[in-house]
Amino acid sequence: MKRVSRPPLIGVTTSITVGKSPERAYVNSAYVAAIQEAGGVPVPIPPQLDATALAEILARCDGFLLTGGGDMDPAAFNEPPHPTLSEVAPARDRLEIALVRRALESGKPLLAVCRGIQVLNVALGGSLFQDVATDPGTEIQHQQEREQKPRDEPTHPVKVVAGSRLAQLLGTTELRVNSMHHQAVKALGRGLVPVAFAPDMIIEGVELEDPERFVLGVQWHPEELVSRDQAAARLFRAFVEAAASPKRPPS
Ligand SMILES: [Mn+2]
Repeated sequence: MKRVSRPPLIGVTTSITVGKSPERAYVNSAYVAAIQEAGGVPVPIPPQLDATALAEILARCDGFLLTGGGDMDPAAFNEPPHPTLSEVAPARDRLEIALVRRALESGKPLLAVCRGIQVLNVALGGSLFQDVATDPGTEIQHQQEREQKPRDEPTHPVKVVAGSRLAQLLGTTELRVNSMHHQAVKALGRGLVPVAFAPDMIIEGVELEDPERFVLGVQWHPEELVSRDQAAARLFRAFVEAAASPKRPPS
């Protein structure tokens, strides 16, 4: 395994304004900061990129971070839209689904946060609960912003499956996480294993069953927690470290 001597380039997907002018691509600073603190160089990947630009960026980046954001278009998993959907951006969905597939083909590490775990799941053929509060329904508040809780305040517990890659990287099987998601993983995508759960059994973490691959999704927002939570900081360091240690593409 050959180490790259330069800091790894981490492609970071961005949000896009929906129904506002001018159209903008943007990303929360916390993602940029978390990657830099872990030793990586963030490279924004906006949905406006065409196929040529995207292919160039995918070829040059050493790892990819799928960021949080609005709801996915449920057409991607063949379900009619729930009335509570918001900030649906099909161009972003398309770009991120393509990115997941290419990242998997290339063998490069992928960390998927919040909306990202949902995109990862759908890209692999899975489906989503479109409004966790009513479907499947839960006593847990998965949208803490509704109670004016700060983004970096953990609000519900998560249990991580012992022996999973995620447990290994976090260094623990029990943690408290922040929670800012409207949707959640329903049917699992191909090759994904659920490795973290909220007390209501909502899936809060997935990883690829292939233990050689760094492909991880978490439903919470570790990028908001790195300065106060060792587990979150370890996760980002492990991700950037994996990107700095390229493996051969899977055969
Ligand atoms: Mn949650």
